[in-house]
Amino acid sequence: MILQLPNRTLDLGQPLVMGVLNVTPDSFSDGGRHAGVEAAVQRARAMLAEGAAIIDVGGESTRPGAAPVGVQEELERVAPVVERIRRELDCVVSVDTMKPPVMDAACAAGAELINDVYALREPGAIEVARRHRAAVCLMHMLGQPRDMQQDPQYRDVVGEVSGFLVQRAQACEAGGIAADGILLDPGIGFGKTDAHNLRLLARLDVLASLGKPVLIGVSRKSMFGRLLGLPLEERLHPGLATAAVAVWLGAGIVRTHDVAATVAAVKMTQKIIEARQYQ
Ligand code: YH5
Repeated sequence: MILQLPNRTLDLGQPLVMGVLNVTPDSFSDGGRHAGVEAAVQRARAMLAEGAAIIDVGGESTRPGAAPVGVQEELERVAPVVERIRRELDCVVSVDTMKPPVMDAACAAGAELINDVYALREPGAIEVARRHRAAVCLMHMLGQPRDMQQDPQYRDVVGEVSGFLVQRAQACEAGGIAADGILLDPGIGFGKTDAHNLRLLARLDVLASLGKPVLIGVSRKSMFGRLLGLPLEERLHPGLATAAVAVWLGAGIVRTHDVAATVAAVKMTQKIIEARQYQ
């Protein structure tokens, strides 16, 4: 499978790793904005050296209870980092945002993929993606970041999440986004109990059979804390096991904070997948 970007295609014949680059003030702003950009570019360079193919630049936290960020503030954090990475490094840059003006500024600065946990439901979002011919990652979220973990319920989580993503993909295609420029993501942890997350992971093959590449993000998520009793600093190992299973079931891109380890896990899984074809 491939992913159509504005002026090239991304080959998903091997699973790829997307490295998370947070450009929130708590992560990179010690010493002012310029130093913040410099540190963010250094971090991107390190993740690429570890084997990431995509750098996901985000300026707003979607964690439950996180303070909302103004549009102008988010845009001024994200766009300069996107521009510097695209000028200095050889990689695909995605922008992790729900806000059309941030998508617009990031794409103008060189982002080729819009990673939207709100699946382009915000008015104007599809039009921005179409205008830039950007690829899009459509993620499922039940509710809004602030209330999504308050008693989420499904009758059939796999069917409902798949149905939502198919609908959003149709809306994007009707709005002029290329059918082969769309990624689907079940949104692990976004309006789901641990049972829902486990079920979505166990049946990721259902999502992968919809004809579009699948992106999965599990890195360091609180599901591991609850299921295994592990603090943030000890969630690497379950994240790797889960990434391997996701790739086995058809995920084409794994989003992670821990690039080197995830690249090894994903490459090993791919070797096992390839060995299935011969006696
Ligand atoms: C995702 O799955 N996730 S931001 C809480 C954590 C650790 C990590 C408390 N953006 C996804 O990474 N985009 C985020 O521990 C995403 N898919 C896509 N496409 C949440 C996150 C995190 C939250």
